[in-house]
Amino acid sequence: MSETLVLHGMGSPNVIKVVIMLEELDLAYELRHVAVFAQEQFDPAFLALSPLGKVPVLEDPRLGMPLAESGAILHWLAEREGRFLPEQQPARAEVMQWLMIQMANVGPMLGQFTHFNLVPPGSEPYAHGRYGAIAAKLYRDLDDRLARQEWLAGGQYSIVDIATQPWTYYLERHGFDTREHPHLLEWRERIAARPAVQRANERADAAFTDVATLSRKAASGADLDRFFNRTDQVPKKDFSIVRNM
Ligand SMILES: N[C@@H](CCC(=O)N[C@@H](CS)C(=O)NCC(=O)O)C(=O)O
Repeated sequence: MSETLVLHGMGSPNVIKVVIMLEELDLAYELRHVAVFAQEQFDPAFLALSPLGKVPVLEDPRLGMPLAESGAILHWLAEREGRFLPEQQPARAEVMQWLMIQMANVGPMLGQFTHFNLVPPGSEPYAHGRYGAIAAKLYRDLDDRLARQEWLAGGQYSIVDIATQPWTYYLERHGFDTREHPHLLEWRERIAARPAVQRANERADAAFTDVATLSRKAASGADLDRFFNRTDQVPKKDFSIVRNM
């Protein structure tokens, strides 16, 4: 049986974190682009791999089932290789606590703020204000944490640093001042300088960027409606900006 792993994804933080982990572990893997703006995630063949029709999904012959959810994938790979997840308690529990913080807070909340930054300025003041305040608090929480310690949890570089680092590039894109988050910046750059992280970004860029841009530019209004979960009950907003990002 081939030992090559297959990762289905696109160039988003939830996917990049898994590519970083695969590079850190020096595993053989293939990247397959899923054209989410062309609704490929709703194909029955893809839904057989991913219960909610979302990327990333990892196919690993050693596991015996396709695995979705980036936190579950990082946890599996850490257990498989015995790396980037401390053996001893309470360090292991602390890493899992911060992994859950990333999965339940950092990803979803920064994702919502990104969404409400895409609609025309001023059209959603309540949502923009709410998710902006949550994003500000999360960036502050991370900076405060990293002012006190080198890594987010467990005393060493782990799956929680790998899971969180790709999300922190939204800091500038969300309009926050990097100078007010010096510890977050220093930690982000320290991770970015790791050879495995550089290789991961190069591979993800080669596999995903051009194809994703093409599929985004070709997205119809109906494609964008489905991607953003807009039904007849949700007032239509102009998301055509997405085609030119
Ligand atoms: N909690 C999931 C989130 C996955 C997720 O939202 N994936 C996005 C791309 S980053 C996706 O597949 N979107 C397509 C869709 O929702 O239709 C994880 O961390 O893996």
